[in-house]
Amino acid sequence: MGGMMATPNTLEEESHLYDLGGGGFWIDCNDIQEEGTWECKDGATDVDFRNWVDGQPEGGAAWNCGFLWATGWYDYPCDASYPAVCKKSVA
Ligand SMILES: [Ca+2]
Repeated sequence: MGGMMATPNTLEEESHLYDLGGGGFWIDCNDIQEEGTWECKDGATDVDFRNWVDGQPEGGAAWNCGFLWATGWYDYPCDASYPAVCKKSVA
C-alpha cells in the first residue's frame, strides 16, 4: 500500500488527475518555508511545472498550500478541508 501525494508535471497529467479527483484537491505544493517561494513535490521528486490561474497565488503569508481546481492552481489556507489525490508505483 502507501502512495504519495501527487502534483502534476504536465497539463496532460493535470487534466487526467483532475478527472480522477472528481473536483478540486490538494497538490503537494507549498510556500510554508519561504513566503512566495513555492516548492512542489511529486513523491520525492521536485516538480518545476506550474499552472497558477491568473492572479494566483494571492493569499500571502496566510495561504500557503496549493490547490488544483478546473483549469489551474490556487493557493488556499493549509488547514482547509479538501481531498488529495495520491499515486503509487505499480512497478
Ligand atoms: Ca503564501
